[in-house]
Amino acid sequence: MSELNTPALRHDWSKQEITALFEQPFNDLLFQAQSIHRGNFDPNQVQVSTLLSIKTGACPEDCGYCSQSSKNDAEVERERLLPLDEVIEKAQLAKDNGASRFCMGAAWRNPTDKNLEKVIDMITAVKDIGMETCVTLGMLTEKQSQRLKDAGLDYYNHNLDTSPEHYGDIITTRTYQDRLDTLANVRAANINVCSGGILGMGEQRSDRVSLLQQLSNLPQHPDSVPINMLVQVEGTPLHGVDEIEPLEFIRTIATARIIMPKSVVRLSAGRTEMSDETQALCFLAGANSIFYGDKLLTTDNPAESHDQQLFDKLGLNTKHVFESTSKQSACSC
Ligand code: SAM
Ligand code: DTB
Ligand code: SF4
Repeated sequence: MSELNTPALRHDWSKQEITALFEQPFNDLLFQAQSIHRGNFDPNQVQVSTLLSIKTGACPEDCGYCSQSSKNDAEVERERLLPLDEVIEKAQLAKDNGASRFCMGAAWRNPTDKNLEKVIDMITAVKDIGMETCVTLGMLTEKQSQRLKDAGLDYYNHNLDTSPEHYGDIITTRTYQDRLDTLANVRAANINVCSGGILGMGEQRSDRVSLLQQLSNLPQHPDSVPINMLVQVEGTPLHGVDEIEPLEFIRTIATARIIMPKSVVRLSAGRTEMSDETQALCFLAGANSIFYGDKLLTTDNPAESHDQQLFDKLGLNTKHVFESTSKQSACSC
């Protein structure tokens, strides 16, 4: 494999450099992204995670996109923390359906230490089933991160969501720096970091570039980078915002692949609104992970049977994809 396709990892990308990659002719961009993808991954493998909302609704934060914010008027049934046996049942089902990772999300600003212990019981039980675990619980302290690490947690998801420039239009109850601090705490505890954002929230291309710059210039690239397309939920401030064009979404995935060559890029929320052809181009652009199962947290995801057909049509297989913290730290940068 040529060195061109296995470049050293960089953490000093300028906006100009990222913009130049982003704006090159589409065929050149996809060729470059796919070449780099092949230098780092099996191009026909896709990692599969299944989501479960373990605590739904009544969140004190004001994220403008979210069905679960108490500040928004979306019709979401508020639920208490799910009982352990229900979580185990859902995780077993996800494993039987072929998922390798079970991701549990809670509508919290941050977990209390008491709630964290309950989530730890869930993590232990899911790991006993033989699945990788990921949780997304809001802001974490260093101590809480270490507690999760000791419990065997594999991944922590905490998204930057958008650019620092656009952020204030979307969320006011926590700062961008709060998010960076949580990511640093998770990384310091040696938990794999899952962090990305949402496209289609009325941002400009320059915001997409700026979000990618933030992610790629973290001291270590996130091991997993979820790129969500906004799921527009009635009753949220972002309902009715102009949708992002599919080709622009694909360009963002390709650019993420080029500048974070060893990270697993997840084609995340929003797939119900995407054609099979758009999704195929996302995989060609270097996406190699998805959420699988007919529900995300509170909104719909494509039916498993549909995804299975799509995998068959594209010749994709869904075995475990190597995510590369060790590969990253082993690099010479
Ligand atoms: N409450 C925790 C937090 O925000 O850190 C964890 C759960 S929260 C639902 C996890 C992520 O889901 C958000 O950061 C956001 O990126 C994504 N998300 C939420 N609602 C979405 C929507 N309507 N469309 C796309 N992504 C969404
Ligand atoms: C991520 O980046 N996307 C997932 C997961 N991390 C937690 C969540 C998507 C949520 C979509 C809206 C919903 O179902 O409520
Ligand atoms: Fe709460 Fe997370 Fe939704 Fe924001 S994204 S309102 S923090 S559940």
